[in-house]
Amino acid sequence: MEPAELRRIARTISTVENQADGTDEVLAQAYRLPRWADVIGVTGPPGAGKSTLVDALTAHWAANGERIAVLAIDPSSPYSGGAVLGDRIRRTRSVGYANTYFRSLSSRGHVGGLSETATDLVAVLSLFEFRRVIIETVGAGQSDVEIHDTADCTLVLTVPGLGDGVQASKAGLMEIGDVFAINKADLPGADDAMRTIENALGAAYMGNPGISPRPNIPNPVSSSYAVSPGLAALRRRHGNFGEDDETWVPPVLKLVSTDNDGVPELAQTIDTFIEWSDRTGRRRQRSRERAYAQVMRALSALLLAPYARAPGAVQIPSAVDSWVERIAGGEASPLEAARALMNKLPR
Ligand SMILES: Nc1nc2c(ncn2[C@@H]2O[C@H](COP(=O)(O)OP(=O)(O)OP(=O)(O)O)[C@@H](O)[C@H]2O)c(=O)[nH]1
Ligand SMILES: [Mg+2]
Repeated sequence: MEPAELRRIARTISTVENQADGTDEVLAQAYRLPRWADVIGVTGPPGAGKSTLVDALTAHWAANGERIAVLAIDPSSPYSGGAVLGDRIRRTRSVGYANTYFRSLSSRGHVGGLSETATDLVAVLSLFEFRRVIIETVGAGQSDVEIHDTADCTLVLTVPGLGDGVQASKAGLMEIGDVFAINKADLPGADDAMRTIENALGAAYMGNPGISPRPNIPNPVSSSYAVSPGLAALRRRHGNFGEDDETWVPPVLKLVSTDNDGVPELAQTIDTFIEWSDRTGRRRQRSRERAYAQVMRALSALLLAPYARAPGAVQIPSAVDSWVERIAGGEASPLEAARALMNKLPR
């Protein structure tokens, strides 16, 4: 990419990230694209090797001439004025490819939330003809679980020796992964980590890793089978074994990202998942769910606008203020206040 194009991309992203003037026009255009970039979310504990892997995956795909963009989510506070953790972007292998673009994205200060901004930025990057967008999350906190709202394929990375299965399930990561990988497989304990993850997945899925065809037996899952909310969510996303013709059973791979070991196989698995979710309509279903959530957020922002406090403002808007006083004085409940305010909404 020419410097002028890189500047144009950077400027457009900043406009949308800051919701500055011009955002509505850019998004109106970007959301009308017939097809967006494939989005790969990479999550996992701090230091698991996410950046190393993202760099290796970027180089792998960039070598085919594809345009790849990377968004690295930066946990530093906008108030500290800079990256506290520093090196969120690690470029070794991909640095020689002109068809790549790296950018860090603050995890805070987004009006509609991080996943809303990330989705908008994917639309913008698609406008600049990127074929793939890889998003690296922080590895601790909300952004890790949120990423699967935006990603077409969520990759959960773990490392040997952390009691990973337990850690991942605590963080809610078992319930968002489309593909799992044990990085640092050169260290002792990789096979144990792999078994732990496979056992945890085995409790939720039947069938072999990858695309698992419907077995030639009656539906083994009776209607009285207790389905946890997590399992129900997985089935919506990956197919319901025994009911759909094909189910996706998340594979667990081993990697040594620093040596590029296992990276081409991982890239292939990600592509297989994205093709499967395109073919079975799963991807479309996910974008519909995302679009619904986005409409709800946009609608509530518009409806609340007359009552909302400007960012950073201390003063509560007057229409709400008298209710706030009454609630604080023990004269009304919040629900009564909301009902009364809603009846006075400008239409
Ligand atoms: N032994 C070994 N070390 C690795 C491997 N992959 C990455 N590392 C090392 O692990 C350290 C952390 O790697 P990063 O890629 O920065 O990890 P990260 O998950 O992006 O870290 P944060 O973004 O800070 O959470 C670095 O010193 C890497 O060189 C691997 O496969 N094997
Ligand atoms: Mg990193």
